[in-house]
Order: sequence, then structure tokens, then C-alpha cells
Amino acid sequence: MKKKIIPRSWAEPYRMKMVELLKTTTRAQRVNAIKKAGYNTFLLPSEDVYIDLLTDSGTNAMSDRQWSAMMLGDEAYAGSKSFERMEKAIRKFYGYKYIIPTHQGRGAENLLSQILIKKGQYVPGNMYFTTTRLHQELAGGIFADVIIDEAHDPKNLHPFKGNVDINKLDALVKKHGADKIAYITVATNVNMAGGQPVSMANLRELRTYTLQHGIKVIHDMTRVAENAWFIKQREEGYENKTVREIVLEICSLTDGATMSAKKDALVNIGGFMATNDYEVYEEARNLVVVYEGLHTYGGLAGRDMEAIAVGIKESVDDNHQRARVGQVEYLGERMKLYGIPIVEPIGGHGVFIDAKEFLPHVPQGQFPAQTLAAEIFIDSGVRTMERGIVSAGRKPNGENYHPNLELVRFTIPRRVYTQAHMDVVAESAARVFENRKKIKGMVMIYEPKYLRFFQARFEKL
Ligand code: P71
Repeated sequence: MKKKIIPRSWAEPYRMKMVELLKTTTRAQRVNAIKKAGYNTFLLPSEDVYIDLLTDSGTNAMSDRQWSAMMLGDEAYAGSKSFERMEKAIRKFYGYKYIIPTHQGRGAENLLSQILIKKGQYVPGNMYFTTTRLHQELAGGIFADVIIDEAHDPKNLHPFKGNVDINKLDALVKKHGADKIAYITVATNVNMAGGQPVSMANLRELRTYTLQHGIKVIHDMTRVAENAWFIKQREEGYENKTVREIVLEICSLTDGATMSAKKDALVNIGGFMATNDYEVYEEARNLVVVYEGLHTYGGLAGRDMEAIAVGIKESVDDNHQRARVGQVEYLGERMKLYGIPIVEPIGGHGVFIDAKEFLPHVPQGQFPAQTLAAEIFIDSGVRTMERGIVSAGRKPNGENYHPNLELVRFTIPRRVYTQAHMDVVAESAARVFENRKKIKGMVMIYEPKYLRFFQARFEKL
């Protein structure tokens, strides 16, 4: 096999000014820790973790500019200047008109679902996300997956696996009527598909279709700038546009958004709901005080809103995205060199191992991805996350969802780890891969009712 030369051009456009010391542990300590955690990486104390790839959510390193902006936080209960600065940044970089701050993404999902969904209506989306779908269901909606089939195939190399299948959407509209569709959610850089982008052409086609049928497009913009980077790399006509321009164009093709600022926007907490529709805004401004806080802070401190305003600006910088997505690609390429089965193309926020192929002798009912995440932790103290049958949970009627994708996610926090850390991670995955035949599945011994993956407990078979 010809060895692929990994380009170094993704080098970081920043340097370190402060570091956080990490603890190393012995294998015996890790075996003990994961057992105590019920073989669920969510239940591990972070003290026992060496390299934490559980999530890229709220785990970013902030810049010196963000930290200094925090000193300007206006903590007034009402009419905070910090809200004005965050609102201004959202309008400038994303283009939405009306903004409601929330404590994080799911707070925005709750408000939006309650406002726009009538009981029994369908909510199509380009693959489910755990919290998004749950809020839709709690509001009486029925989620319908309208992502292209390629997204459910970890080996398919489609460059825009996040695309909406307009035919699937049209079939749903024909079957139930457009008035039974609450809205369609379009997530950019689809998380559960492996961090896969949507193309601008697809968004444009969707815009045309939804305008014809009077259906709103709601944008889950949690990772929109990473999506924009892929459009710049892969879509004809965008190679000379900036991430900043592409992000604005994406947003312009939608009617509103929910955002978890904990990802793209480079902060540790925060989110918002945005809309171009005054009536939706008015309702959200009423509802936000019930669940989050006044409409000028929505559960956030003034300083959090300052950090978001600066983080948004830093996130749409081309050099930032080159290094961010470049680091993820580096890890993915390393794993491929070891022959480890991963989702391809390599995504924007992490590398996803295909646990079905990694552990073919463990049936989905014995939780192969959950098992593999535990084994990786035992090997090296690297913490990852299950994204398979445990995460998918149960349907409102109690049956288990059986997702085609049974994945372990190695999510890379932004601006936090080095290339040498990525080497450690790939080597650990390779060691577990070598010993994969000896690995046995698990049984679930405790299952919470909502979002079970957070607190479920397991035992080794
Ligand atoms: C991630 C998270 C955080 C998370 C959420 C649920 C289970 C495990 C981890 C959060 C997202 C997201 C998308 C596309 C909305 C949210 C909710 N992702 N949409 O990937 O990825 O935002 O966490 O701020 O409430 O680890 P929130």
C-alpha cells in the first residue's frame, strides 16, 4: 500500500498561554473506574480521564480575547449591554433578525418545539439528534428522518452525506399534507451521521421546495462553520469564498435556528434561538421567561454572552477552521493507517469508529459501541462516547430504535489537544483493535426513562 503523506498545513493559528495539567492512571485504576461507572463513559469522574474526547461541547479552549471580553460582562438583570453585543454578532455573522438567548442548545429546542409544533404534526429532519427529537416528541410532534440514504452507510464516500433527500420529504408531504408538517430541521454538519456536511446546492433546492409548500426551515446551526469549511473544500464555486461568507449564505436559506454555542462558537456554555419571523419571536420572548430567564439573558451570565460574541467571530475565520477540521482529519487518517474501520469521509468534529465492523461478533443487542468505548478507556484513559443503540433510545411506544449506525465517537474539543495527543489516541484504538476478538458484549442493568445514554449502567457478559 502506498503510504499517504499527511499534510501539515493544518498547523494551529494560535499558541499556548496557559495549560491544564493532566493525571495519568494505571490500567488497574482504569478497570476499577469504568466498572464503578457501570461501563458508561458519561459516569466517569473526569479526574480519571487522560484525554477527554467525550464531546466537543463546552470543552473548547477560549482565547485571550474571549477571556478579556468576559471582564466587560454586564450582569444587569434586564437590558444587559452584553446581550446587545451578542445579538449584534449573531446578526452580523449569521444574519438572523431576532435573537433569544438560552442556557444551551436544548433550551432553544424546547422553546422552538413548543411554539411551532401542534400535537400530531410531523417534524422531518436530516437525521435525528437526541435532545432535538426528544423536545419535538415532548411537544407532541413525530420525527421523520429525511436524510439521504448514503448517510446511514459508514463506508459511502458521498461528499455531502448530511443532505436532505427532497424525495423523502416530498413523499411525507404528499402522504400527510403540508399542514401536517410543523417545519423541517436542517442540521449543518450532521452530528449523528459522523459530522457530515450539507451542500449549498441542497440547501437551495430545499429552500425552493419549502417556499412552494409553505414549510419553514429551521437550522440546527450548532456546527455551521465546520460545514462551511467543507463547502469551501468540496463544492464547486465556493473555493474562493470565505467561511464567513459561506456561513451567512447558509443561514440566509433558512427561516430560523437553534444553536448550541458550546460547539462552533468556542465557549463553555450558552446557546440561542433565532428567527426572522416576528410572531415566532414574540412568542419565544414570552416563553423564555418561564424556562430560562429574561429575554436579555436567557439563563446566561453577561460574561457568557460576551464570550459568545467574540467566539462567533473567531469561529468563522478560515485559518481556525483549517486547523480545527485538519486535526480531526489527521486523527482519522492515522486510524485508517492501522486498518481501523471509521466513518468516511472523516467528519468535522470527530472520528467515528464503526463498532459493528470493529466487533462483528458482538450483536447490537449487546451494545458493541458502548463496549468498545469502555475498552478504549481501559486501554489508555481516552474517553469517547457511544453513538449507537443506547443513544437512539426508545420510540414513544416503548420499542427500541435500531439505528443502522453503531458508532464510537472520538470528539475533538477545539484548540485543546496536540498532534501528539492524537497519536496516543490512534495507537490506543489500534491496540484494542489487535485484541478485538477477546472482547465480549454487555447487558444493560439500569435504564433511565429520558436520554438513557447519560445514566444507563451495564455489566460485562
Ligand atoms: C454533543 C452534544 C452534547 C450532548 C447532547 C446530548 C447527548 C450527549 C451530548 C449537542 C447538540 C448537538 C446538536 C447538533 C443540539 C445539541 C444540544 N451535542 N444539536 O454532540 O450536537 O445542545 O448540548 O447545548 O443542549 O456532544 P446542548
